[in-house]
Amino acid sequence: MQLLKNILNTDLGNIQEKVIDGHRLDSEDGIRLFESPDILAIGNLANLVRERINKNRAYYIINRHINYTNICKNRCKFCAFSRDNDEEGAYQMSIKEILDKASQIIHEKATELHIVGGLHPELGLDYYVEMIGSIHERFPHVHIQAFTAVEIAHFADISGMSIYETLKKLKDAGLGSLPGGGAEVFSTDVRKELCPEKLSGEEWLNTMRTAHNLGMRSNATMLYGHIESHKDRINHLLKLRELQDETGGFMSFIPLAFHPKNTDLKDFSSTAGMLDLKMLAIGRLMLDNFDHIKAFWIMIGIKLAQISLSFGVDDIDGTVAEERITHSAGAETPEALTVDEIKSLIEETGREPVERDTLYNRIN
Ligand code: V47
Ligand code: SF4
Repeated sequence: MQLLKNILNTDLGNIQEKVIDGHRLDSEDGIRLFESPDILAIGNLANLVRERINKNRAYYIINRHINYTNICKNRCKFCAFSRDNDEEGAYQMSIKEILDKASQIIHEKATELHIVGGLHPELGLDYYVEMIGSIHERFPHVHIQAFTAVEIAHFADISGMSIYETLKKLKDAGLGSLPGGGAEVFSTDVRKELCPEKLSGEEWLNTMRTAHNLGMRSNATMLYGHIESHKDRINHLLKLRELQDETGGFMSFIPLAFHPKNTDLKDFSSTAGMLDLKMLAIGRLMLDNFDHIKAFWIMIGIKLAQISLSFGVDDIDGTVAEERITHSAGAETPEALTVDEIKSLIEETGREPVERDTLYNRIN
């Protein structure tokens, strides 16, 4: 009753009825939600959907990130992580170094390796296949979530193989699923301005479609808080929803808060907490066919990630253990959290902490 009272006092019109009745929101609803300052009403609605799908559960995972190289031929304007081949600070890990990093997780009881990097102009497909194959051989029980759609399209390009053949080869070597990075904002104008060298939004979606058709799951992201409009954000979400209707292959949606420090957009401000919460809550409301909305605590901070569990979020990612992309761009969060820290920050919200594997199976 209190929920309805709170919402009826807002200008959200029939959005609340649609959500309560389980009807799909459209583009205009989405824009209206972004324009509304009523974060509590939006959050209440998102929480309703979150609890309908995920009850009181709050998921986390014991994982480790490995960023195997920062050498990248794209040099997107929003990226502080990438370097040219001969630039100071450029690095590329050998397979042995990657295996050494992976072996640390055995002691940490991790179930997932999250591996992404830049588009190296000289490495061939063999390097990536060997990387996945040797990790899989040595740690067969660890799920390897690796390579954004951007990297997959790059590997196809350098090897002269199709996206399908490239993914199949990596899957046969032990690749388990794809992370959601590289989607940025699908708008052609935004991409032209911020990442003209990057694959198009349609190509990103097609790569994901191919992965899903091959039986591989993936995540989806959206980079927000730069030059994108409300309409760009909603169009992005609708494209994801459309592909999800077709394949059902996405597991979670993760909005990525833009960090401007050390980038070509360094004069931009960091995202405000209001926008961070709105992106998560509106993501929950628009993506009615996604099971999970994830707050990446590395990007929005531990305190807001905790609060977001009442604003549509049911997953706060994991221990992470080492993260370079956001920290190069000025993130002030720690590089890792312990399992006890994650569990207690969830428990403080009254939610049930559930350790999951990459595919959202419960780990006891
Ligand atoms: O692809 C680059 C973005 C992504 C910046 O799938 C930036 O579970 C903020 O995709 N500020 C990599 N973001 C991270 C990523 C991710 C993270 C956590 C979980 C998952 C998942 C995926 O980070 C890149 C790019 O879109 N990015 N620069 C920046 N300055
Ligand atoms: Fe390269 Fe990815 Fe950074 Fe763009 S965001 S410059 S593709 S590492």
